Amino acid sequence: MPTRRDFLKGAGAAVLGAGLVSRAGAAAIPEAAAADSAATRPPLVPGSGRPYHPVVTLNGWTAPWRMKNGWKEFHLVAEPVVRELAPGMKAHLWGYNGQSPGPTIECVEGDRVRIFVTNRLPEHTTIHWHGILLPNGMDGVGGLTQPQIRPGRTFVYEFEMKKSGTFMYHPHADEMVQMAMGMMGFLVVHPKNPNFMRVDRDFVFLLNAFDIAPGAYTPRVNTMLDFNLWCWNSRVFPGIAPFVVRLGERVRIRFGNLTMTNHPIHMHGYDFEVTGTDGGWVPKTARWPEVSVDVAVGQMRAFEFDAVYPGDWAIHCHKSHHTMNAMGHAVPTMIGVDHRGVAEKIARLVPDYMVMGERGMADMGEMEMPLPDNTLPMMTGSGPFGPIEMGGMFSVVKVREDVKPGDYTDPGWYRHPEGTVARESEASVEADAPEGGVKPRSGGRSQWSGEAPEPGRAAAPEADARTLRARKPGGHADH
Ligand SMILES: [Cu+2]
Repeated sequence: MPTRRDFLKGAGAAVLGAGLVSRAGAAAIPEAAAADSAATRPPLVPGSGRPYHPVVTLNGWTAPWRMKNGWKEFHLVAEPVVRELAPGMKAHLWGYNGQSPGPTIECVEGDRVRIFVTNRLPEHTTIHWHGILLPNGMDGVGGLTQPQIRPGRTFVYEFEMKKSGTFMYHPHADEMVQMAMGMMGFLVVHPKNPNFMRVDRDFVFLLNAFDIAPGAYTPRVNTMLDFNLWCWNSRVFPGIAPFVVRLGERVRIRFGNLTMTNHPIHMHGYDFEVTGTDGGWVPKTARWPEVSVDVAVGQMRAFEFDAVYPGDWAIHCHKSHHTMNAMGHAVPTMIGVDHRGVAEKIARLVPDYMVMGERGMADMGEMEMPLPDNTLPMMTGSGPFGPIEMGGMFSVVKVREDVKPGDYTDPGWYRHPEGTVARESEASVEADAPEGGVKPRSGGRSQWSGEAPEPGRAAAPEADARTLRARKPGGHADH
């Protein structure tokens, strides 16, 4: 019968044993690299394994790997991180390897991949490999296909990449909280033939959203729809990097949506074709031209274009509330309401009070309003012509002749050729415009000086008995 002393000896041996195992384990697990900033890293050119053309992660980076006996090994660490959403605001999130989103995983069709996942969160987690064809037990659904990864533990996922395409990874454990906290990453499987669907620049990012009260750092995880920070890769404009492109290059932009609503992503200046989804590549015969592509919750889209038009082309979500930073929605519309007198009275009581929205909200782009620490203005970013009045899901595709191949550094603002910028008309000033805005125009005042040309009109049909007799719009003299 074991004595208490034997038991203690046994326990000591077990502890020592565990120590040995974990040292051996440490050698077996590849080092987990970490990123400490939200800067866009240049593409990671593969130094080992099959050749491919790497992607660029907007405000992010690619996870390094090592080859071991024919396996490509990665190491992800789920952990609390501090992420700068844009200069002036940091958020306390959960992510992988120092940032949210985690590093992009890049591999090649046919690769055998081994991914170590260490959990440094205060609660259990798993990782689901969204869109990847794999053995059921590698699918990462906590409770359904595997036990949860408890805090402090490391799990191993092993599978072969059966097809190329655009994928992502995210937890399938306490999902609502863990994704609301920023846990997600991009996963690209490159084609075995590096010339299949070859492009010169291949950008990737994830759409995510946070609800962070002004002055706070941690997202409210119970918010369902009314988020106030609409992000690309956990960044908001003007914190989102530009898409820097050399004139004439073939460009692909891929994105996945892990928010709670759809986003119509619109790019100016070009038409493009959707060439891929998380289900695979779209055959040429099945593509159609677009200038906006809607991406539903949990979907991914890849589109391509030839960068033949130089300029600074806006790219953004077309839901106008998604190109704003932290704003309240329970605010009355004040357009057309003259409340200056009232404002003066309130200002005597509340010194920082200011009138908002009397002429629209464009003034918000310029006004210097006292903000709590760690909060971004609602409409922000300055361009060469003044405030851009945007936030959230907005960036610029910068197509330039003088960008070097493989260079992603911001070339600054576009220099428009002489005579190609919208300009003020010589006759633009309305002499009788009232101070503070323009009244709705009433009929009778001509906008033309000199002889006005007769506008073209369709000929009226011949009237007969079957023609409906309707009163035609005419002058207002008779009423
Ligand atoms: Cu949107």
